[in-house]
Amino acid sequence: MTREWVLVSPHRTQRPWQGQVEDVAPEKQVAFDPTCYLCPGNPRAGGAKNPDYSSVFVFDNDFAALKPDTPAGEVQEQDLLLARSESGRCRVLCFSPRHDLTIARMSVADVREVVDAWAKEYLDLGSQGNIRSVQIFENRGAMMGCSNPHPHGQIWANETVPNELAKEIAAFADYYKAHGSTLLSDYLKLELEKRERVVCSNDDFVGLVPFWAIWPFETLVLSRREVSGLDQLTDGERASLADILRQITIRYDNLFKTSFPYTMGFHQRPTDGQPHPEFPMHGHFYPPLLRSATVKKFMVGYEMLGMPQRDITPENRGQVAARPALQALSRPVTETPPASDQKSRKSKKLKTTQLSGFVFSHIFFSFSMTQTPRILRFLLLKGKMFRRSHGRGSAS
Ligand code: H2U
Repeated sequence: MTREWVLVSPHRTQRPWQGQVEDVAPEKQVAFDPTCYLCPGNPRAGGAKNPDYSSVFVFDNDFAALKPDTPAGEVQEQDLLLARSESGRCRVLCFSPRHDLTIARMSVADVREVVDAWAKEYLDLGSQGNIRSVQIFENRGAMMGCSNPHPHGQIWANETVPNELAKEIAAFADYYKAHGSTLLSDYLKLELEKRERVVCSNDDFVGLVPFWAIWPFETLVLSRREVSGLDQLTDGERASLADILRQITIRYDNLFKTSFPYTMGFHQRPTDGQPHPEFPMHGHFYPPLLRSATVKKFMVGYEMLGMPQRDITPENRGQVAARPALQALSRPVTETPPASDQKSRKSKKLKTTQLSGFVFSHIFFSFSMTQTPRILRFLLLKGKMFRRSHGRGSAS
């Protein structure tokens, strides 16, 4: 997607870890926190007071990195010192008035309101003359630098296209020129045929571990119908997007039985007035965890000086995830979705076409790699124990 190589070395997963162990955030939060600057009715750090909002709530970031009135200016000294002023706007979006919720714990109907707000912000900000890119994102969890557990995300609107989006646009444009189709729609077709890295899906969206993933539990959200921005989603597709975001985040939470940290966000077509047929909208989830709720992946050393490196292949991710994912399917550790959600899930009948990519990947990968003899031995042992406990067969 960005035309950068990733070093994959799965044989390293056995190495011991005596390094940094993170604190796990306390699971129980209160529904309203009088000291929270994002809860309804509370004062914010900048002095403004939040309204008594009952759904989503959007406001201009009181400490915005990008400001609309930044004067134009440029520095250029000997091709060495280059700088340019950048105007823009930063917004904060509270997903819910409830301090204790997360996307995984919200109803599909309530996450759908967040999707609507994202689409509206993208259109509103993108239609402002100086804005060429709108970046929607959520930092979840203290480990990712999130300042507050209240469910919220941010929207940064830039005068220029930021680096990550620019790399994708360049790769997408070249692919489109060469193939006459978009890189991600062809990639999705391939993944749906192979079924090796698909985590979950519904009628309109697929969540998968990209072939080129860097982070151990990275996922990519792709729409089945090609759209270049959230604004182009139909009514039904918006509900499906809400559903797939819940499916992914619930699986994450269940994986290590923790409120899973991540940075997630959507890449959408630049808002420069061009149609961008090469650009399919998509979402990225970048979680920092490596092998447990407390051990995270560090992008240091070789990664900083050389290139990204990962210990778990995208498919092998299933091995780590399989047991928690099995539990996840039968008994989610997150709260049972609110009653309103159960109703809306029934009425919308969003079809989940694959139970769990984690489980699938586990089975597929386990039997196709060198682990096979160990797994067979394990199954034989299990079989013996079963026969013993049911009084059949002889103990040997
Ligand atoms: P993060 O948790 O992802 O850092 O986002 C919180 C944002 O909320 C952060 O950018 C803003 C911070 O500037 N903020 C306000 O705008 N007003 C406040 O009263 C506190 C925090």
